[in-house]
Amino acid sequence: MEKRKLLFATNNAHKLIEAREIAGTDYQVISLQDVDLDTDIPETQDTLEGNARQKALFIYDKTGIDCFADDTGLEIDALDGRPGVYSARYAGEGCSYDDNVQKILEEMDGVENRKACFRCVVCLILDGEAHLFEGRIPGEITRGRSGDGGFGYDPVFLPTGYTMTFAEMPAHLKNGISHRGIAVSKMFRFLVSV
Ligand code: ITT
Repeated sequence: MEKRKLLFATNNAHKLIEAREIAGTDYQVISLQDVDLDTDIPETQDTLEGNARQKALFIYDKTGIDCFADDTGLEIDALDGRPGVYSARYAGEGCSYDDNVQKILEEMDGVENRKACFRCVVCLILDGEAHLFEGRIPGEITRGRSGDGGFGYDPVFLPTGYTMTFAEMPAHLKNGISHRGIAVSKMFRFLVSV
């Protein structure tokens, strides 16, 4: 039987790889490239929910194809929830993942309370209607970088109950427990139930 296809409204290649692994065998996650769409996606809202909805609706309006988007934030207790919805450009416009990590490590220098949480909100547009799914994983911010895997803040995020940062874990382990793993799996469970 041919796999059902679902378009992922993202320009982040790492997210795409992870979603493809999380999707398993029932669904084929296709990219904007697969539908010949080369566009920036606006994310101007001040919540993860608002941005996920904005990104998914933007691509749905352009393509008319059922699709989903993900907006993710790292919420650090001692920084009052920052970088949160501003995780992508925390160190400034055009910054790299490493710039963001550096800024976090500097802000957390000498801070005892290292508690943090990754939160991911997925918005699925199905026949024009929006459905939201959330995944979160608690952990702590390490005092230095560890690991070469993953992306973004993974080298400094140690999930609760584990001895490896997300960047030290094999991809299947991160995807099995992560914020994105939880939110995207919820979406696929919903899709097979409708
Ligand atoms: P799209 O909007 O095109 O999907 P983006 O990178 O802009 O891609 P977000 O707005 O959700 O995505 O950005 C969240 C930022 O948080 C992202 O750029 C990374 O720096 C970080 N991030 C997201 N998911 C992560 C993960 O699983 N592990 C580590 N860092 C992550």
